[in-house]
Amino acid sequence: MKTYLDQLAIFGGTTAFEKKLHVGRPNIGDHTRLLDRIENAINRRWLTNNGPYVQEFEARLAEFTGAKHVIVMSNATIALEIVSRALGLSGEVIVPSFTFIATAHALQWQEITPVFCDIDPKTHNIDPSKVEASITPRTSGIVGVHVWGRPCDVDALQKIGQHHGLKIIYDAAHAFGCTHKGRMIGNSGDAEVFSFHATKFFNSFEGGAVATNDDELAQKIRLMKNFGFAGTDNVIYIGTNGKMHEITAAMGLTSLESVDTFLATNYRNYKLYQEGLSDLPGIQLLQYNEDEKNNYQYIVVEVDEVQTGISRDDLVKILWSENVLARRYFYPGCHQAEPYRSYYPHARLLLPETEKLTQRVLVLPNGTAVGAAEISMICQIMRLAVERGPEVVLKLQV
Ligand code: T4K
Repeated sequence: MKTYLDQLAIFGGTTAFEKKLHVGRPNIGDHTRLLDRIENAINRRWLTNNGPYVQEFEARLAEFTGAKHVIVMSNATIALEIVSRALGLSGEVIVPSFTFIATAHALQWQEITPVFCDIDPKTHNIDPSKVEASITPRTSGIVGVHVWGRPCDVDALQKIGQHHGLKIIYDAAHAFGCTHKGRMIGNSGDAEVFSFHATKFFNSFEGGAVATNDDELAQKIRLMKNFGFAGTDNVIYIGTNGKMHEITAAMGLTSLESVDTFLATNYRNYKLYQEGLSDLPGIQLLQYNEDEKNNYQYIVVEVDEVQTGISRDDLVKILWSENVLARRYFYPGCHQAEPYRSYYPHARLLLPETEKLTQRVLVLPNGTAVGAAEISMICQIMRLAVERGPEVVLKLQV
């Protein structure tokens, strides 16, 4: 296989990177602290079911987010399922299609219909001005997604929710450590849901959490994630198994001790990408509002093919040929995935901004696994691709 740089007679046939550079390479905190915790859990023979690390993790997360209740679970998908059930959602729920498939599946799994709403192309988040038009007598709620960690228009959604009597959940899978108007994410709507999956900048291997300031809801969620047990031999509710175990909580606690380092690394990397891509025509790096706290996890680039002369997909092919495994999140949009594609074959006509964005966007590697020299090289490859792309891209076989 010929690489891109090889075709430009740069590097004489080798790829830019020997090892693959992934998006979503996990950040890992202090190994010794983690291994000590795991050993403790094993020695005390308490491995799951609301163990001491789970309780400590929940307390630390409540402190970190300022939310009254943080209930950890095995992943964010089950957390979304449980919270939507605990809130009594049914019928139809309005969601963006520009999100990871889990947002839609968590509803459909419970036979709640996700009604896809278009996004604001500037924010990439659900467009509140289009939400109202999607409300029907069957609508019971809205799930907003804080895409890339940039908060939705929480105030506008709140108003719509109040006006129509709808519940509001935020899928905050990307937004741990971020703020909205200076307040930590975890405090808006009826509840917010975090993901601590390995690919998130803050991870517990797998894991998720619901944050809420509603006491009654929190109690219901705690019952639901543990089969409805209210004490030994006393089941008072229908429930499932959404419990986090001790090894996961040990990883979460260890990650939390390093969260400032992870955030600082992401920010440093973001600034390096900003510098490296700044004057590249047709390549637009996603901006974060620096007055807020951001986790800068996602290095998001929009490619304007008319200006660059190269498509997003060809740029991704070039990057992959150099071992930079850029991702096309969230291509092709939930409405183009099954079962939604079959259920709503014309949905794309109502989602023009989502359709356009899914053709333009790509995500580059970030986190503690990438360094300054690597970022500089990634930016150079992108520069070459934009400046020389059309000359060689057709010859490229990836
Ligand atoms: N809502 C939103 C908005 C979400 O983005 C997500 C998850 C959820 C809800 C659901 O949260 P969880 O139920 O997962 O807690 C990945 C993640 O699997 C997924 O959690 C995440 N969003 C999504 C944005 O990204 P894929 O399909 O891209 O995964 P995969 O296997 O292709 O891995 C991504 C990259 O990470 C690859 O380049 C390999 C690298 N990687 C991955 C793992 C697991 C590593 O280097 N090491 C690893 O251990 O979905």
